[in-house]
Amino acid sequence: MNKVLLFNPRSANATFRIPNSILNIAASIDGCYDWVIVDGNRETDPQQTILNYLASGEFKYLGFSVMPGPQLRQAIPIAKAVKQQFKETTMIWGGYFPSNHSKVVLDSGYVDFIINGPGDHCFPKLLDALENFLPYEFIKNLIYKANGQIVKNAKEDLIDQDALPPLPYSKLNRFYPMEKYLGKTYLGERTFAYHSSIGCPFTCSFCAVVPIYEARWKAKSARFVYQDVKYIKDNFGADAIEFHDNNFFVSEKRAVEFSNLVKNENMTWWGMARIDTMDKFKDASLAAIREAGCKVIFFGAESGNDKVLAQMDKGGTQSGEQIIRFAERMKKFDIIPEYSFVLGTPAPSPQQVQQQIDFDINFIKQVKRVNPQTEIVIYTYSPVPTEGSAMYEDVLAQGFKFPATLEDWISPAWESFDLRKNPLTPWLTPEMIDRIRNFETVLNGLYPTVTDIRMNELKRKAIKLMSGIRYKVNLYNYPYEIKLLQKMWKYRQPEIQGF
Ligand code: B12
Ligand code: SF4
Repeated sequence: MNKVLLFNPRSANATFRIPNSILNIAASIDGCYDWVIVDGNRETDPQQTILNYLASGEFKYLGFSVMPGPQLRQAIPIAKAVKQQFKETTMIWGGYFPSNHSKVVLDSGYVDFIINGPGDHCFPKLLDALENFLPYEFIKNLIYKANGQIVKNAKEDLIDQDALPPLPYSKLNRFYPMEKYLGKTYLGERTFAYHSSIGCPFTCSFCAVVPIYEARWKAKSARFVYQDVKYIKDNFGADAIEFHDNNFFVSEKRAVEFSNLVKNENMTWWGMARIDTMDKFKDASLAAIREAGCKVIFFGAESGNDKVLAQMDKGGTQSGEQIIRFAERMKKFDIIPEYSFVLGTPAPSPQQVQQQIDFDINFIKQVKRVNPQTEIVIYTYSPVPTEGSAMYEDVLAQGFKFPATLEDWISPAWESFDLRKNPLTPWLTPEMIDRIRNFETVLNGLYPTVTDIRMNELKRKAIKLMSGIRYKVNLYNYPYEIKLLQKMWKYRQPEIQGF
């Protein structure tokens, strides 16, 4: 039987997270197909490693996991090189990028199949079909080309997450010692990445999760998650967890049940949530969550402007007033809220775009006033193809276009789009982008992120002093002195480096 090579292109320069996307895929075929993992984060020359495996003649199937942004920088040239040298291989891409941009990926000519969303069933079924020359036309979540046309098969219902096979951590450990996947972060000495649910029940119009999961969410049960956490703690010595779920706290019942189970394990943890959902949690639940070790929660605040929140389809129940009140409420529980904002959304006139930006800059300052501990992450709105959403229609109407070829995605301009820094959207002028980025520099100067563990007290004091006056008098232009210090001290940017 042909073997399978699974590749996680480089996604980070430090703090290597466990490659959960391909590890789930490895689990889906474990025991049925022989597989190897190549983790671009842990290899100096992943292309050579891949070519060496292929030269053995044993590997026919290559699975790449691809997020937008820097992962594409390795995925594209390596896929090309593989297809040139080993034409008979079958190239299968999965993950957020190919799921949301299937046409450009298949048009490249070197990707044969795309797994649209969860691959746990689709991937083994595709391999079985290809190995046995069976039809794959009815395999759910599959996208491919037939007679030059793109064919998108039906989507599968979300799978019962407790029924998934266990992740093959021990086998991963043989390729890459687990040690390095348990990095030191602000949460703990040995931080582990875990994914306990898929999808999200909401339909925010700027979010890449929506076109794939279409407002569906499925979670592992609290007991199951606890058992995994305990296994990871006992076997690999983890003392902290990053929950990578898009929305960990959808269910108050599950969050509290998990908290009660984990509270005596002395774990520190972090997860992502919605403000309007968690604002409905009882005080006793928030207290139980904190008591169980949850130190920071990431929230998509997005904007303090109720009109913009409506335009973003933020569920209809989140408001500027609530965002502020909730930041205040979190103080009582000693949980640090990490608020992410999306600035630079479209508006009918340039003046209105500018007003929206200025409104949110002032709003962020208000949040900081009520709870200075709030961590702020600022993104610039980068459209995702959420077809049918009013905001995406507006984006297209204003002349925005995604790149026409796969290679274009790795041009510096589009990489910057992926990192949500400079999104190339026609309604944002360079001055507006500067305004956002300069405010961010000054804000980060006055309030350096707690997630940067290399920044000592002295450095924090120095940069705060420098930024304080600018912040007070709203003077954000040309903050070169702050940028210089951030560059010298390699200031950590959660908005680029992830969380
Ligand atoms: C962990 C993570 C990272 C890690 C890197 C992980 C890695 N691979 O090494 C870090 C922190 C470095 C990171 C960085 C970034 N990330 Co990131 N990241 C995630 C996160 C939170 C979890 C991914 C994960 O492990 N999921 C768990 C697995 C089980 O789910 P999955 O990936 O969906 O995999 C399933 C399917 O997609 C499919 N599948 C996936 N890969 C493959 C491969 C094959 C062969 C097959 C068959 C199937 C398959 O099957 C899997 C099992 O069902 C996701 C959000 C999320 N919750 O998924 C964002 C996410 C993917 N990241 C995102 C982004 C934008 C980024 C950044 C570009 C920007 C940023 N500010 O975060 C940066 C830069 C990346 C870079 N440097 O390349 C976005 C993508 C948005 C989009 N427009 O598509 C997401 C969706 C977050 C979000 N909601 O905005 N990220
Ligand atoms: S709540 Fe978060 S994950 Fe869910 S759709 Fe909105 S932005 Fe995306």
